[in-house]
Amino acid sequence: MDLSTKIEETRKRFAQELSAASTQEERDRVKNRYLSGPKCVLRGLFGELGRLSPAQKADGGRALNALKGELEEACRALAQQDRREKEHKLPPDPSLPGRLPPLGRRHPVTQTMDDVIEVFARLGFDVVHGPEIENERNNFQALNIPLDHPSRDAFDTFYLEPPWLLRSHTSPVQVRTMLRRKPPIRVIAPGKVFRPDKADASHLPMFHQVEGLAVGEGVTFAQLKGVLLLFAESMFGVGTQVRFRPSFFPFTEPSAEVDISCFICGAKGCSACKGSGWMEILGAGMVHPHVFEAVGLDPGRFTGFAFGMGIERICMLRHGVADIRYFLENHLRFLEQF
Ligand code: 2U9
Repeated sequence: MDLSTKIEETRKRFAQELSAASTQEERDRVKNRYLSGPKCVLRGLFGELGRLSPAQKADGGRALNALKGELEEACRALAQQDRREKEHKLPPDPSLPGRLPPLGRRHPVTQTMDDVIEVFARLGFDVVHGPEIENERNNFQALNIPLDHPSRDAFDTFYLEPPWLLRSHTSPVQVRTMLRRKPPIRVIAPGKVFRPDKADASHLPMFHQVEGLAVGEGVTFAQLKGVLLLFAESMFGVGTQVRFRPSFFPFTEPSAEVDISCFICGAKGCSACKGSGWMEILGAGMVHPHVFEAVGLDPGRFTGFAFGMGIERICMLRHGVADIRYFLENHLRFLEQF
């Protein structure tokens, strides 16, 4: 019988013997007979290589090594199966910790929104909500944004059937509040807003705002500064400073862009604050007299301050998120970091 026939015979016999062995001891005996020690079957077959020509020897060696690998693998697989079956038969161990189902968590934007709301709630602001579908009057005219004025471009939005549109800021909620409540008023309006912006690293056609409004007799810009300083310290750490730069919004006069000192580098200048030591986080100002007139409040009697911020932007600054689109991609590798 030539070597390759013997190899084939051995492969068949081994498979028969192994499947006939019903305990691990019997399987070990089969394994030893074929694979272990100087008198095992495999060793015998390797011994026959000596009688072959050099070319046949190389082929035979390869075939024998392949057979050896196969037999060893078959033994390993059976032993593993045996181990698994034994583990299965073990009584349950009640002292092991339970398997937790994967728990959900709040979206990072929701977390930031809740933190912002909590700071202003502690300062005495009520949380008010309004519809995401608004009319032109509440979204534009009442806020001193005339129909055909270039300043309207910044707040332009998605139009539905006239006069309906998707609100471009949460300011209409404060308009509704002033129409319903008498001063003193202290409210914040959180929620989704919509603008026909193309999505890029810092823009989305839908994002979240928190806006605030305080109206009463004798409400001042100094109070606005005090409230925003407390907000900045609560959100970004004690010692955070605020800086007001003159700006323009149709609904406030005077208006300001508000920066905080960089909480990454302590205002020394780093990549997060682009070397300036400051980060822009919100806009603010004193409520424009036209806005009071639009809701039937006497601008000679009442004054008010207002502010607005984009929540995604604050969340990005806080956590060093490079691209606003990550918030909508629903990748767990991103979301599970928060
Ligand atoms: C009423 C009167 C005044 C709300 C304000 C800003 C300044 C502001 C931006 C911040 C980033 C919008 O999300 S953002 O793009 N907002 O700068 N918002 S004052 O002023 C109001 C609101 C309502 C009745």
